[in-house]
Amino acid sequence: MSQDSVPMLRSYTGGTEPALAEQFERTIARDQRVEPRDWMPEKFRATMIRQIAQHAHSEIIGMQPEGNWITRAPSLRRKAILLAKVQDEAGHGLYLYSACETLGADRTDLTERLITGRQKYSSIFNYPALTFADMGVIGWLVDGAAVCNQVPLCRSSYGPYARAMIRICKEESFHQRQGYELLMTMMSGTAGQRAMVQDAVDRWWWPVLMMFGPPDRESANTAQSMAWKIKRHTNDELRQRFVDMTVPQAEALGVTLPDPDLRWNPERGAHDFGEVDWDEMKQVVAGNGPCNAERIAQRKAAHDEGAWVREAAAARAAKTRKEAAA
Ligand code: FAQ
Repeated sequence: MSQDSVPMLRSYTGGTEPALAEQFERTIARDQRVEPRDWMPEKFRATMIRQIAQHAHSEIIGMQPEGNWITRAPSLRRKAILLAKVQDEAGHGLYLYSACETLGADRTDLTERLITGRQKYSSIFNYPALTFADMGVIGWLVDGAAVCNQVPLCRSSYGPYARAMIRICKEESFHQRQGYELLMTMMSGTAGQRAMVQDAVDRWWWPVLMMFGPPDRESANTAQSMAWKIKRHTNDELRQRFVDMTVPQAEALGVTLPDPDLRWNPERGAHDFGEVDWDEMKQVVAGNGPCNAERIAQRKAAHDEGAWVREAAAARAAKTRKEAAA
């Protein structure tokens, strides 16, 4: 089923459309949750499907930069940690696809949209993970940004999404701490290891700031998503919060964030920081980042190679249904 033609789920509350719309607005105003069987405006449904699907795709594609390092982890302990983290990401993707299905979306269709480039995933996963220090930096900064962005989503107005976010955020926080612990270990190692960490921070810092989305002045969806309480903060507010949170962590770690304009502004009570290269972000989102083609090709190959599993599961389900009916 396509995202453009998701069916209207019948409201269990009954009533005429204006009355249902009023009830929906009241639910939002009272800070209550919209649930799958409630009536909702089609635009709200489409927005939720868009955001949740992009989020699910990000988790699934996000397994690739780290998955690539599982066989090259420097110790059994690091391998076990990385394996568990990548498995968590798969779990987050599956939760989120399930949340999307409660809105009438079809998972096969969502996957098809991802691999044909009709639905987006986070720009951050189109950058390469070049050294093992990147595993630490992905945990510290990428998961750190994810937590900063997603904790407010635990209060998002769509019930299944908000509830999925609670567990996801707990796991992401743990991921962030494991990344920081790995970096602390490397920073207390050799000069070569410290240089590796700094190099990884230099490469990931700006792309991480792009994770929060375009600046508010260019964000097409923020106003409506804030009005519907899907989003609780704007992209710029969360980006600022992340920078303020990260600066003392970088100091404690002993790394420099690669921004000559980064400094504390006592009047604002926040850090000023340089302008993100928005042209680069647009290019990456448009499919022209360093790893876009590779990421999609790998996802497509995995999907194709899994066809026999889906066929076997469907055949088994059909057989079970037939036996039950006999
Ligand atoms: N990359 O109007 P806005 C993770 C698109 S999970 C690509 O501001 P919105 C876990 C946006 O979709 C990371 N596209 O949009 C992990 C929209 O396009 P559309 C993912 C982007 O939705 C860690 C257009 O630009 N997290 O990291 C990006 O109000 C480690 C205009 O933007 C989520 O998905 C981008 N960075 O705000 C896994 C969190 N930014 O559809 C493995 C949930 C924006 O209109 C390892 N999502 N776009 O054509 C959100 O909070 C929001 O959707 C935003 C964007 C804040 C991402």
